[in-house]
Amino acid sequence: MRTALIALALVAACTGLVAAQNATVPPPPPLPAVVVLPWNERPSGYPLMKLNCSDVLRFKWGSNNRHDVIQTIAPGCSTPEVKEFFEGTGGDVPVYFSYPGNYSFKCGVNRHCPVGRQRVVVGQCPQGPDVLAWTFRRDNSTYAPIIVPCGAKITFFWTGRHDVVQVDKPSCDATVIKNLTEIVQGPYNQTIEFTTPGAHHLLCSVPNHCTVGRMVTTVHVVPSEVCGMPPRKATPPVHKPPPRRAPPSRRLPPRKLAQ
Ligand SMILES: *[C@@H]1O[C@H](CO)[C@@H](O)[C@H](O)[C@H]1NC(C)=O
Ligand SMILES: *[C@@H]1O[C@H](CO)[C@@H](O)[C@H](O)[C@H]1NC(C)=O
Ligand SMILES: *[C@@H]1O[C@H](CO)[C@@H](O)[C@H](O)[C@H]1NC(C)=O
Ligand SMILES: *[C@@H]1O[C@H](CO)[C@@H](O)[C@H](O)[C@H]1NC(C)=O
Ligand SMILES: *[C@@H]1O[C@H](CO)[C@@H](O)[C@H](O)[C@H]1NC(C)=O
Ligand SMILES: *[C@@H]1O[C@H](CO)[C@@H](O)[C@H](O)[C@H]1NC(C)=O
Ligand SMILES: [Cu+2]
Repeated sequence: MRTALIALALVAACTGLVAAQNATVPPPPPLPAVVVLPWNERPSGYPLMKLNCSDVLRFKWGSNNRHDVIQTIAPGCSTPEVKEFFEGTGGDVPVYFSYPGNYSFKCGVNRHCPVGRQRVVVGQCPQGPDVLAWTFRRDNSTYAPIIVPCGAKITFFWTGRHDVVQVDKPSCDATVIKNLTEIVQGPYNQTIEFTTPGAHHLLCSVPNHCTVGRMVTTVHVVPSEVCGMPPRKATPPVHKPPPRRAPPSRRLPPRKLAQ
């Protein structure tokens, strides 16, 4: 009886598949696409998720499981955390990728990351230029923070009517530190150079654009050879010449990013 039911289900599934294949040619997926990622412990691991520019990834899991979505600065379970999006049961967490690059996520619940291998790298728009698509999110998706080396020049591009202001924390009730642009009707682009390491919180100050349109993000600037590194470490030699006398080890600890 049970096998019969399963067989029936299989037949139904196959018929559904055939019917779908025979249906009229489906329209091309609307761009940007929304990709659903079932988010659970997956001992076989997650492959690199490749998304196109401006795609949205929805982390989804059931109401009988408790997980969270944490972005980390690099792949792995013990790398510094950049942002926690949501923790709880029955998650549906849409994340928006505004800028090319790799984004790393893990679940921080129990041993889900180290044992359950619940971690994923999202490779977004790998061939794109250094353009950040600054848009009002009608889908409630949250901007994933971006991580760039010090000295990076990021071109904010928009088509609506927006601005970019730097604020003191990644929330809509934050205090403005600096107006990086005025409010401008797009299409418009503005290139901003990031010359100090640390977390730069940015939002659009047009009413409702942060609270409803979720236009708030963080640019994590990592020290690089160009700026932000102690001068003595500016150009570490690739091949060290043999030391004339054994130098004491005085490597500076890596700088901690402001969260
Ligand atoms: C579906 O397509 C296949 C081959 O393309 C064809 O043999 C079959 O008859 C079609 N089925 C229906 C129900 O149209
Ligand atoms: C990315 O874009 C290509 C070309 O338009 C399309 O074939 C592919 O399905 C898209 N991938 C995703 C994840 O949206
Ligand atoms: C993203 O990660 C993949 C897989 O590790 C790697 O091949 C690729 O070079 C990375 N891309 C960037 C921009 O770091
Ligand atoms: C976005 O969130 C608002 C408030 O929670 C809700 O009313 C609206 O339906 C959501 N929109 C989408 C596209 O999910
Ligand atoms: C930013 O611009 C707004 C509106 O033009 C102005 O009221 C505010 O004083 C400016 N803030 C800073 C820190 O320059
Ligand atoms: C973006 O900026 C470049 C350089 O100023 C300009 O040539 C281009 O037309 C701009 N694009 C838009 C859509 O404003
Ligand atoms: Cu989990």
